Amino acid sequence: MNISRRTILRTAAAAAVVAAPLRSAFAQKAEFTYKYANNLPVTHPMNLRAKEMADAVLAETNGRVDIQIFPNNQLGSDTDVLSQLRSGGVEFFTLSGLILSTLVPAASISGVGFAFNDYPSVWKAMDGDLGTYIRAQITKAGIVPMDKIWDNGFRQITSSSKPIATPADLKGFKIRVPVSPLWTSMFKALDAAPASINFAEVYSALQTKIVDGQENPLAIISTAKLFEVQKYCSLSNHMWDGFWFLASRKAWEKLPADLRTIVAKHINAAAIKERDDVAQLNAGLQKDLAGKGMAFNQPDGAAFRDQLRKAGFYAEWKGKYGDEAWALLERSVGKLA
Ligand code: X2X
Repeated sequence: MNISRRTILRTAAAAAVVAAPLRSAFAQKAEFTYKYANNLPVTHPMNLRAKEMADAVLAETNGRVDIQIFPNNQLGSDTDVLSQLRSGGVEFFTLSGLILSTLVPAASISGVGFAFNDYPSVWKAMDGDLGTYIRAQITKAGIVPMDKIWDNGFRQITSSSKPIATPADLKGFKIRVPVSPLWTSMFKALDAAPASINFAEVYSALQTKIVDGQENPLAIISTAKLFEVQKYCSLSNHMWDGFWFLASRKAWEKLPADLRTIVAKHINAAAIKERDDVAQLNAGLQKDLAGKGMAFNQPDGAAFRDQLRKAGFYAEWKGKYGDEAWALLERSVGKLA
């Protein structure tokens, strides 16, 4: 990893995330000091709820388990941290199922374009059979997923050059997508020019116009200040995305069973609270971002979905995931292809 000045500054800021007063209440050094890495700013609900979770774990384990949070890609890009998780350099990591699919192909199925219409169908699937299926695949790859997936949200397209109103507006459009075959495939099917870039580099890629646009939920457009480098926001809701809370198997198995129960309980409870926070935040942010100068439009999702179908996107991915997984998805969302 390249230790830039920015990284050092971010690392310094990370110290602030550690709860000093609570820690000093437990004079002895924790038996298990575990690092939790993520890619989001400290102000995002994921980090706010994770901090409460870490405090609750420290208290309920009487100081035996100390989870230290490293937000904002301080320990490296998602791609880097995924390999650190596998080698045991990082103990906990939240990662989009779509990015995790570079290791566990089935994990991207929840991000199929326009699969989910609303949150009730997301949670029904992800807390139900589809989530169980995906977690089994993750476990087979040697990583331990917690039961409850955290929300990232429904994704919207932003641009520095023009609003995206119809599929034709995406033709040749240089858009950053996360590092994931599903994302690239979807935007290629929409005739755009997707570039795979880790989130750690997104702000600067937009600022220097390496790409004209990107897509993310409003909570991220706001907390990562992407509105500073993007003018238009098209409410495409083109996919839902969530973060699996992952543990390194070695580190997880080192914890005695009673401590594992406490840690999992608090992580899953925090996920449920974070889901509410993100849904509320996303619902109220349009006004706020408009006040900061973003211009909003509401494209017709059906036109984009039709184009994906015509391009053979659904048929291709049904073939990749296989009939069993596809049937689990369609049981929650209805016929897709
Ligand atoms: O990389 C992104 O765009 C982000 C922050 O939404 C994910 O983690 C997938």
